Amino acid sequence: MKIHNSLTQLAIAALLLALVFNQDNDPRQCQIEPAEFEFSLNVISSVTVNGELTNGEDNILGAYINDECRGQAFPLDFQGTDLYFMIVYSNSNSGLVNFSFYDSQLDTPVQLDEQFDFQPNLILGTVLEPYNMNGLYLSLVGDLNSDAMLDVLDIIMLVAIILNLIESTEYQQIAGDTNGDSSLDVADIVIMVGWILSD
Ligand SMILES: [Ca+2]
Ligand SMILES: [Ca+2]
Repeated sequence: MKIHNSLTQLAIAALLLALVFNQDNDPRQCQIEPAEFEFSLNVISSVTVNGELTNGEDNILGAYINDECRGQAFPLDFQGTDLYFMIVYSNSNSGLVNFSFYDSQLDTPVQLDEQFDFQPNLILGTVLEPYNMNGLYLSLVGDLNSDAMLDVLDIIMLVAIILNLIESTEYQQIAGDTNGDSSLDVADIVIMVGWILSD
C-alpha cells in the first residue's frame, strides 16, 4: 500500500514536471527568416545534458530572445563531438539570448543554463574550444544514469555514490533523492528498491 502511495506521488510529480517542461521553448518548432533581421552573432557550441556531452543527429539547438526563436542549429560531427554552428538574429543590438535543446535520446526539449546579452557580430566559441552549454532534465525520479528507465543500474549507481566510490554529478544529486530530503543516503536506496521490485 505504501509503495502504491509512493508510486501515485511519483506519477503526480512526473506529470507536474512534464507540464512545467512542456512550456519550454521547443527547437523543433523554430521558424526563422534571416532576411527579416538586421543584426546577427555567431556561437560555435557543444551541449551537455545531465553531465554528459550530447551526441545524436536528431538533436536540435534553438536560440531565443524574449521566448521568440532567433536561431536554430543542427549537429555537425567534429572528431566525434557534435558541434552547433549557430547564428542568432535580432533587430535590436541588445537583449538577453538564451537556449533550448531538443534531446532526441530523452525525446524532450531541455532548457540550457547559459545566457548572455546580444551583441551584433559577437563570436563565441571556436571549433577547437566550443562554447559549452549545459542543461539538466529529470524525466524520472531515480533515473540516475539518465536513460529514461528505472532499473538495477540506477540502484548500483546510487549505492556507488553513497559509498563514495564515484563522485556524483549535480543531476545525480537530484535524480537519486527519491525521498526529496535534499540528501542521498540509504533511505533513498530503500525507496528505489521498493519501486523497482513493485514493477
Ligand atoms: Ca536509468
Ligand atoms: Ca534523500
